Amino acid sequence: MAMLSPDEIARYHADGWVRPAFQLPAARVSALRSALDDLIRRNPGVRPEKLVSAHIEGDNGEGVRGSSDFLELARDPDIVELVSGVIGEDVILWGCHVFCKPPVDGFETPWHQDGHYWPIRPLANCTVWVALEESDIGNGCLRVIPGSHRAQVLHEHLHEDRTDLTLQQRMAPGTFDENDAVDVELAPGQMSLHDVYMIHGARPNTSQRRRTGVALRYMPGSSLFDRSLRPVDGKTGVPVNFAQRPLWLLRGEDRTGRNDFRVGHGRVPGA
Ligand SMILES: O=C(O)CCC(=O)C(=O)O
Repeated sequence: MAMLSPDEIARYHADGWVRPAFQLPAARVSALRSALDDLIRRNPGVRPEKLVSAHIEGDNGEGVRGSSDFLELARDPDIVELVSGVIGEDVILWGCHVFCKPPVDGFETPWHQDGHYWPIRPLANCTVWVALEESDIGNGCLRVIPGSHRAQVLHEHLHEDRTDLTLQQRMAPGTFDENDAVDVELAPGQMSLHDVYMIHGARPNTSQRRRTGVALRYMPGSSLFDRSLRPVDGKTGVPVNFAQRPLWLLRGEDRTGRNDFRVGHGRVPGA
């Protein structure tokens, strides 16, 4: 079973992110890459950076026809074990976003904090970003501002009406120093974990190589996914329907006793 080392856990808490030693085997990565190619074929009208809720099979109600291959990845016991190392024994899966940046014109991801538009209270989350291809400085890897999560403050974000961005929200100028940025380079099958308050972004992909990360989102069982806060939201540039978003309790208990695990599970597979 994969497990974060004490040093990896300490680094996650100190820096807001970590790249664990654990990685997926090559055969698994290759199967996931085929699943990705299928996902892209099934969604010709969706930019590949915006494959939200890709883990929900069939028409996911958020404009994407997803695949259970990504749900299987999100439920992978090794990955859940890693997440448990930083958010504790109660793990709830609530999201999965495939950020596939095609060669040449892959969109920029503006600097942002994930927590800005998520209906999770208290706000807590660990994202696991799984690289399906090389992700490096040349093709627009994830960039992070270590330690930017520590104050647990959400800074001002400004809306941008551009159509060439992964998300249309960018941290307001002066809220952090871009010189502190670290490039999170990953080989296929490697992954990084990051905290909900940590500032991160990615440059456009102008290279000849595709760059894909599957972002898996997990909150602790001590938090509530409050569907009334943002039932439907398109402000980030990605249409979401939090009112109908299914939750999966992957480990432990729902300590709030108020998370609804029935909503959104009734869709007909493949519909
Ligand atoms: O892959 C990217 O470009 C952005 C990923 C991201 O913002 C996230 O996983 O929270």
